[in-house]
Amino acid sequence: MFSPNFGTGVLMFLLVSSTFVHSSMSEIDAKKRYMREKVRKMFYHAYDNYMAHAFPHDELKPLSKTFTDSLSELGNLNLEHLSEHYNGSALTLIESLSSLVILGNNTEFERAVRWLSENLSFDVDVRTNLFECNIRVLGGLVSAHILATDSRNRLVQGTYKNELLILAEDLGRRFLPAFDTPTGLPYAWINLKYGVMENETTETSTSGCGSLILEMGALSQLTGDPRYESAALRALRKLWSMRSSLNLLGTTLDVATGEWIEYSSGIGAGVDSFYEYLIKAHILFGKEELWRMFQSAYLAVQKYFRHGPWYHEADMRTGKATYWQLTSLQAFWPGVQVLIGDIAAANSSHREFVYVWEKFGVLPERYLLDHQMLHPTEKYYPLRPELAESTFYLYQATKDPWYIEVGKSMVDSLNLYAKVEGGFASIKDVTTMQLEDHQHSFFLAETCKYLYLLFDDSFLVDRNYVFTTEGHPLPVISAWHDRLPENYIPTNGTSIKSEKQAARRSSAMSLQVCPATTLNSGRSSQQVESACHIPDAQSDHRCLTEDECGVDATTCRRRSCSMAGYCGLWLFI
Ligand code: DMJ
Repeated sequence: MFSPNFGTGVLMFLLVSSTFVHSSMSEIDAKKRYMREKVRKMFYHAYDNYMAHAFPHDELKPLSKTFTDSLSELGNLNLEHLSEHYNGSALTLIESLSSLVILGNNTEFERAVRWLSENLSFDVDVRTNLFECNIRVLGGLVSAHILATDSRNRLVQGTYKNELLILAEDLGRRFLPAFDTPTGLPYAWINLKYGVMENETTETSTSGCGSLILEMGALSQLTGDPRYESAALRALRKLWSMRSSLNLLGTTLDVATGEWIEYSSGIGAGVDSFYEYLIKAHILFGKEELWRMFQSAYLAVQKYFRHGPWYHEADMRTGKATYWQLTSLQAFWPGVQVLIGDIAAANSSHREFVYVWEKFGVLPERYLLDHQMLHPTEKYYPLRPELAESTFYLYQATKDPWYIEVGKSMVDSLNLYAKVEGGFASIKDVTTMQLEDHQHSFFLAETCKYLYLLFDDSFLVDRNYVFTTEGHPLPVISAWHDRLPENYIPTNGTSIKSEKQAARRSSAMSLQVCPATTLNSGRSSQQVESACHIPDAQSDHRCLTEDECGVDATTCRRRSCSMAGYCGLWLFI
């Protein structure tokens, strides 16, 4: 077993916390304003360089000041035709639309909308990844359409004629052939002009076919055409039906047979946004069915993947741990936990990612927890947004100024290590800080956006948005709800009678993962949430001995104290 040692991080956290505790509100506000302007500069450094050197191609290569058409994958296509007629799909511009509105740059937003309306076409012989095209292009267009038509933004001054929605609908239609499989699970790759190519691979990932519902559902709501939502929902339901008896899913599968290919999974690559979309789609569309799926899936994650604040991978059939790895993509998870109110769990897991960030200067793609070393070939950091995203959510939930310090540290590192004359370059190796010639569009869609919103959330005042997995905001409006969601009614002997206890309850979830509530005693009329539940001695689930661990509420199994000092239902390898 392992005992990750991020001790210096702990020390740093304590120092940072204690110095920050003494900052007054006005000092914090001043710092936030200062940091907001720093992030604004970062965004424009990335955006202006993209516009100067790469637009209308997909992404900027900031070291060589050239471009890459990364959304396309050429496959068996007619290259001559492509080189003549395909000039990219202005991916980074589409990805920047909602960030421009959040930064208050209506003029540039309008200019971009005009250019896209007049020039963008999806009638191109390009093989693209359905998931990526959905979250980046469809999501970018749908979100920008909503922002353009929202009178509160005072945009486009009456000249906007739904051009972005027309483009989005055209793209959505081109997605539909991908769903024409015996299972309803979509192919991972689609040719925008010709549909599914001959001999196309039938292998896809869980996130690839389980994270389409937000964008395609929103498209159906906006156009009145139910086909997009139906296709995405059918795929999601099929995927869920393939879960194991432990409520776990694998990472890769075959869309023709509906069989799993890779049985091991976690909360990172290949699966991450599947979980995210269950809860966010429930919030956006009010479907109880999605809530129930999420609830079961979340409990299974907490039970089989969690080890203290870390999450390892496990085999969906047995629940046995497979890989003990901390990956950069997993850092989105605390943000999801904030959405359901599990703030304590979110905070403890987020801290571990911060320690890793502090240890390396940025977040490496993969860290081997059992060997306490970086993955030999995945030492890169492509300026991913997940830690900034979780930091933003946690600050929204707690207003703890420590998260502002975390954001500042991230901004400082990005400027120190990744900023070059031609934009922001990905980091190829976090041990040497050697750079790579790629500025991913998600740096503008997400990393800069979440950092900006951390320091200035005025865009969110009096509004209720769900952010897609690519950071594009979609409004929560009752008109999109099947019906208003039912209030959560605790089941399985779980009920809370006293207001005091209800107030302490941070979420429906925390009731079921051994919450830190006290047991009933004597003749109290309160009901306990489970007949067998014994809380851990410490509310943060830390322990020195076995005696400090209780009995799990859902399984009635005795929890044990891990070598890392956390109570849990550990499965030892
Ligand atoms: C983004 O495209 C999205 O956040 C996606 O869900 C995961 N990967 C990248 C950023 O790391």
